[in-house]
Order: sequence, then structure tokens, then C-alpha cells
Amino acid sequence: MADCCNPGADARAHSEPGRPLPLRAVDGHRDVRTAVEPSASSTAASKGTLDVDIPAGTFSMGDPFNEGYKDDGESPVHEVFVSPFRISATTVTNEEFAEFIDATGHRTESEIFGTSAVFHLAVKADKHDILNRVNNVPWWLNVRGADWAHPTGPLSSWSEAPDHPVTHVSHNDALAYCEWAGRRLPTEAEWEYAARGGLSGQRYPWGNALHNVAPGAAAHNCNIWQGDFPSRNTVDDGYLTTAPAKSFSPNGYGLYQTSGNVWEWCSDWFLPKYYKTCLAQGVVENPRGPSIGRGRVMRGGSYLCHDSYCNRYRLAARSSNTPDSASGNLGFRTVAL
Ligand SMILES: [Ca+2]
Repeated sequence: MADCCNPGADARAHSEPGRPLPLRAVDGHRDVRTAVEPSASSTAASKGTLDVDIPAGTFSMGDPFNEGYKDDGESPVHEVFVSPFRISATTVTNEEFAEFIDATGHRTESEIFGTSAVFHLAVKADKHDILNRVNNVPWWLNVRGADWAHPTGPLSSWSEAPDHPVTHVSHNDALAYCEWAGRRLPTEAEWEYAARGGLSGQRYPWGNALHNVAPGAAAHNCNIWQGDFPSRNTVDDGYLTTAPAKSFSPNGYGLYQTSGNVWEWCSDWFLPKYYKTCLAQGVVENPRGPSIGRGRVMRGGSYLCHDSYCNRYRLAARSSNTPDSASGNLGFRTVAL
């Protein structure tokens, strides 16, 4: 789906690299992963991936405020039991992803397709590499040569922001990284449970109020949009696009940036009615989502979320995209096996 900070499947022209054909929707799941060898000598751990322990528990999953978009299926709230697990405190960074690329030679789907979606105020590319605006979300530009290593276009480099979240990675790319690192993506339930940080029924990882008002406290708790979307960003929180993965205060479990910054892939297929199915089962143990679907779940919102336009940086918010989709505001974090 496309929304303000999710260009959706339309963001990618499935054409030969460099061929500026009109955009069209993808035709369902396409697994074009580059095969990688699992590595016993790990990898993510060798770069100092910081995991945090999440204790077992039962929590109320979903939106108790009725603030979500109806089509997103954030309700009904239902009870979910989650077994203990270990999850990375941050999303995977550019530097960590570069190590994966160096070790495996993996080619991301953005590199294979030759294009990816970049927010219009951030583009670093020659005009001839800006192919077109994305249907219905014209602040997204389809940029030739934009990929994980060139986050805002061919004239940018990941090395300018090694500690920022890797972006322009599809769900398939994220799975390839996990396979190499000996890890996995979180389920949607694990993600929300960990993102809540031990607080119950709150809107954000830090509570219910968006801004801090206490004297002397930093006003902003996360990296979203301030100003007039999509043309004027006052950058009050310090960032037009991504912030370092380890910035702002962590939640009660030690996770950083589960609201804003970049969307995060989860392992589940997305189905808006799934929560109704769960509610009917009573307390659901370790749900893994529907058995089939068209899009994979994305969580957490991004630097493009705005309180007045798209409030999907709330903990209960859900979105999705096809597994081969990628953009400049979509990354992932991982869970230990
Ligand atoms: Ca910002």
C-alpha cells in the first residue's frame, strides 16, 4: 500500500535498470534473493550488535485509542503471550549491512532493479537519474542508482552515515542478511511487545504525550516530521531524513527508535482482519501472522510521519509492502535464533 511515508509497490519500476518506463504495481511475490551461505562465525555479533533480553509475558496488542486508519487493522486489541527472545537494540546500520555485502556479494533488489524511492527533498542525483514521481505520493521520486550504498541517490554514499539505519532493503534482502548473520526478523507481535518497552497500552514507547514539556528536557523523543508536509521541514528534531540508529532515548527494554526514523520489516504477512481472528482465540501464544498474503508487515513509522497527516509512528500502527519493495525510509532489526 502507499501512504504518506510508504511509497508502496508503485515505487519500483520493474524494468531494466535505467529504462524510465511508467511505474506499475508489482505482480505479487518475487523471490530474487541472491543465495548466500549461512555463516557460523557470526557476523552481526562480530560487529558488536547489541541485543537486549525481552522477558516472556502477555500484553495487549493493538490500538486502544481508536486512532488508527481503518484499513490498517490496528484493532481490536487482543491479548498475546510472547516467549522470551533477544532482539537488536537498534535497526541494522549501513556499516553492518556493508559487512554483509562484503562477505557475500549479495545484490539487493534495488540494485537489481536499478532504482529505488527517495524523498524529494533529500535527493542527491543528476536530473537524468530522477525518473519520475510515484503515483499518489509525489514526494517520492524514483531515482536510478538509489540503493543501500547510495541512500539518497548516486551522488550519495552510505559511508557518509555509517551508523544510520540501512535503507532501500527489501524484505527479501532483510531475509538474506538474517540468513548470513544467523538471525531472523521479529514477528509482528514480538516487535510490538519489545517496542512497548514494558509499558502497557501507551501510545509511544515513552508514554502517551508526543513531546516532553518538562523544563530542561529535550522536546523530541523521536525522529519524525515537523513543519508542513511534504514541502517544509523545520527539522526541529535535528533530522530531515534518517538519524543514527542509536539516537534519542531507548525504551524500557533498551530498544532505540521504535517510533519514527525508519519503518522496520517484520516476518508476518499482513492482513487487516488478522487481529479479529486473534481476538476470537483468547490469549494467542506467539502469533506468526496469516499463512499467506501479498505484503509483509512494516512497523514503527519513519522520519516522514507527521502528527497532522500520518500518525503511523504510534506503537500500534501497522503498514505493509510487497516483499520486493524498498525505499529510503525502510529498514529492519533482527532477533537472535
Ligand atoms: Ca525529523
